[in-house]
Amino acid sequence: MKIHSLDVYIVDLPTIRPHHLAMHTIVTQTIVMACMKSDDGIEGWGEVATIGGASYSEESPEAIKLNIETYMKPLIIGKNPINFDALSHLIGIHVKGNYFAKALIESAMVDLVAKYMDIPSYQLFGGQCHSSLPVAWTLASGDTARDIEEAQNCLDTKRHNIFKLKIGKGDPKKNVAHVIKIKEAVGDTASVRVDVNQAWDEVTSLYCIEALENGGVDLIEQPLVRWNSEGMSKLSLRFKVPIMADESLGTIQEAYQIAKHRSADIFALKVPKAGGLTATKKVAAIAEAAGIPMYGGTMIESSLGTAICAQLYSTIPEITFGTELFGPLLFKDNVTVNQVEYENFELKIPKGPGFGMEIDKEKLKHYSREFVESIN
Ligand code: MUC
Ligand code: MG
Repeated sequence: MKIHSLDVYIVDLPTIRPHHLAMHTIVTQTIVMACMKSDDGIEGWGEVATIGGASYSEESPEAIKLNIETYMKPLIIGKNPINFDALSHLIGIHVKGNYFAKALIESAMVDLVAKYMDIPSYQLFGGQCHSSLPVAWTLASGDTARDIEEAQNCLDTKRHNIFKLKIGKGDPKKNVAHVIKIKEAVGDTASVRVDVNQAWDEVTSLYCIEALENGGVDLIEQPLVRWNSEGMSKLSLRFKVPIMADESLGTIQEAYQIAKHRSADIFALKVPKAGGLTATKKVAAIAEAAGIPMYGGTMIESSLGTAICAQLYSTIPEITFGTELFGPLLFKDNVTVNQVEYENFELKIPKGPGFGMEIDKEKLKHYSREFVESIN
């Protein structure tokens, strides 16, 4: 089997409500999809999502598409995708950084190979440890009453009992009060966690985390700017409430440094941050070796990207803090024929073959930025 073609699509999906983060408000979420075809006609599909152009990470959707088409695609056309790890290594020799782009290519290769073998993709990563995983919902409407109503609805419908609040934007004290009101409203029926998205300095973190800890919040995600590993170590040592690394944790080298200096109590895994599924498994191995529990993060992917992350996370025993793979639920519409399923506060891991998602080509044509003749 040989890689015959690789096409990359930028796809804009409208959300059901504005989603406020420290660096950006999402009303349309942009994902990048890749279709890899083999010479015998099998299609492998991959996806990565970005948040707010280049405002969350260095890689914008446009850069991902351009760098794949210009620098990565020529390296792998005509090669056998069964050797996907070797091909990723080859790309790594010629292309620095660009982890989201690398993750996108690898996911398309993995989907293609698993479909060729007629197995779910997770079997290429050691097989399943979990057939379903807990899934958090992010309350990010920016309005306390609306967030409480949303949380109550999620609890009543047994969709989510873990809530993450994005509190990096605006006055820290007001944001802390907002979180505590929500925790008071849901009480012990739910776990309430916060994501600061790097917005606080150490002084602000000290009084805010103390108040959140006293208010019953269960987890503090990325309070400090991603390069302040010394500050993250101090906070992790000082507070009982666990501190989680998100933006500061990407590559396996970063994972090693965080583990070595205890710059976090929990790792937020994300397939694109690490540069792919194989790299994410390596990050997980570092966490395992260091005794650091894990969380299955999201960049707010559609059904396909969610299936990719879910299948990989399902192979990791120590996903102790669950996942936040809620992406498809935030979108008004999706680009797959079948959808990922949520039941009893958990996400069911899609079974395959490949990542188990069938692409809806008409929807893809509708939401992709360019009308693409080659989608057929
Ligand atoms: C982030 O920083 O974790 C994940 C969930 C969400 O609401 O935002 C993203 C990004
Ligand atoms: Mg985060």
